[in-house]
Amino acid sequence: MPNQNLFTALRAAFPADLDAVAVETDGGLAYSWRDLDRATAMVANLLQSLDIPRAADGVPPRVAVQVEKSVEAMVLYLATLRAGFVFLPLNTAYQSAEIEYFIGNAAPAVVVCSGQNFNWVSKIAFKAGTRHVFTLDDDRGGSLLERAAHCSDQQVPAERGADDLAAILYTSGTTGRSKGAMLSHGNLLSNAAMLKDYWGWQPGDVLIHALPIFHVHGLFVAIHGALLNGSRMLWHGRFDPKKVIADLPRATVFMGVPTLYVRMLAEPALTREQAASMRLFISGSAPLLIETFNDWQARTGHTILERYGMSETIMLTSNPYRADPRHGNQSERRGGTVGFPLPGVSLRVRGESGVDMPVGEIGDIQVKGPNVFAGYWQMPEKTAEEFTDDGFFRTGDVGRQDERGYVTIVGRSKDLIISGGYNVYPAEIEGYLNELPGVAESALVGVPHPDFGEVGVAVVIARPGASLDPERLIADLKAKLANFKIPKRCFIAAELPRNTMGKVQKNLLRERYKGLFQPA
Ligand code: MLC
Ligand code: AMP
Repeated sequence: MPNQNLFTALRAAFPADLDAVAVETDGGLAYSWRDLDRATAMVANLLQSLDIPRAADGVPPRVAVQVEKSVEAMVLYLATLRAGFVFLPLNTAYQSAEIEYFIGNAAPAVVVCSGQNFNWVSKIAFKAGTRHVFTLDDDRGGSLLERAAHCSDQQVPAERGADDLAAILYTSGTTGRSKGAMLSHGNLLSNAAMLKDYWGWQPGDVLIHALPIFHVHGLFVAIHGALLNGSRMLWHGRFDPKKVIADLPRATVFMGVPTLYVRMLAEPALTREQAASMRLFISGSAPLLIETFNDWQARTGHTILERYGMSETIMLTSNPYRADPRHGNQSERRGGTVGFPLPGVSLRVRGESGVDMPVGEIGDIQVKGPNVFAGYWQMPEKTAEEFTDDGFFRTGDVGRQDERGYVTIVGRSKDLIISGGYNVYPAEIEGYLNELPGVAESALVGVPHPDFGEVGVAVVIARPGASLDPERLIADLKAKLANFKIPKRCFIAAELPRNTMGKVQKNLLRERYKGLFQPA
């Protein structure tokens, strides 16, 4: 059996000319394919040289990483695969309480953080039993690379099977704490290989990479897509619409969350001529408004391809790049839909009674396929809850499928706000709010926002006799939580609307505040 390590497949797709440029950064650096090969070997050798006690459960060591975006951070990801370890990416916005939970839960053998955060992150890590804490900065500084510089640049990728764990991605839960979705080498590779074909990756493609690399979209879909095609990446440390537009003539593929498209549309420099060399614009992670889809088409002449996925499953559905023979030779990219279930993915829309809904009717979306994760890290009960008896994963998304096979997401059964492509779980924010002095209870709802698509608005009820200041509440939350989770507005109310069962009627709150950020 050949080695099923994902790195082996990615490495095999490197072009024959290893001196060609693989990654060009917005900071003016160029990395060849040989650089990526050598650097990943060195970091993999460093990981393998560490003194790490063998786990009784046989799960390979986890490498938890909270660093700014850089090519070296991508190298660390690839090196982790290469060493056969398990990658655990963490949003750079997470603060100490959040990091403490992830490190405590995943018990990583290695933690890598920025030099600036070393003091507090290492404290948390050492307390949790992690022995190895390295730093990595976005200017190539830090102890990780200093140590790796002494390691050999030759390394044989660790033998891994398709079911072996490659990464853990934490996703928050509607109740309780975050869950670590366990993705295997086979989950990741099968999805990437299928997308290479479905999205028509071709020789000469160049990807603009402007997404963060701690989520499925930037880390897997974008990086695997480019590497598996031996394609060059134009690497943007952070998204700047002007810089991305300036790079369009040198590129062919771009991937973004809807906010990125909205921000580029606000730039006069975005023109048909500027986008003339582009082959494909892909959007996902959050609903793409039909206005954005139409405006993009009118302005650039390109039809955005919208797809749908999640941390637990990587990519699930996609509009076709070219007509999909499974759905008729006329199949096109349709705005407002997320396209067809991808080849190999079974998708069904189930009603409350547990039977398939008729074509065009709304129900819960359930999926199965080689891309679907094995379960949540050390949470067998949660895992069991999220899978049906016949092995379908309950996505928590609500939608319908039309007679031609197009899937449309119409909502979510999970109480979740997606803001600028990041997930915010109201239960988590409400939990923090309710702990603040003078707060009796609270509700967080998502309302439309022109930039982020949706943002959180908090409604807070004071304890009898207490007087609350919304600014103070926001400031208190900011001290504890990642910035994107902070409600954009906070209102103090006399009571929360409830139904006869006593359940908070969030739909009424959403209705009350839906115009807050909309132009008059
Ligand atoms: C930043 N801010 C946000 C926010 N991003 N607020 C709400 N939602 C967001 N997404 C706020 C910060 O809190 C801060 O507020 C202010 O904006 C400036 O912060 P910033 O970091 O400078 O913002 P910016 O660089 O402009 O970031 C915006 C963004 C970023 C859209 C570029 O959010 C982003 O990269 N989003 C992409 C997320 C992504 O990759 N998702 C994929 C998930 S995978 P203050 O008040 O502190 O100043 C997935 C599966 C799938 O979902 O299908 O792909
Ligand atoms: P995450 O947990 O960050 O992986 O987020 C996954 C969720 O993002 C999905 O369950 C959907 O609710 C949402 N999502 C992803 N892509 C789309 C899309 N194209 N349209 C609507 N929602 C999407």
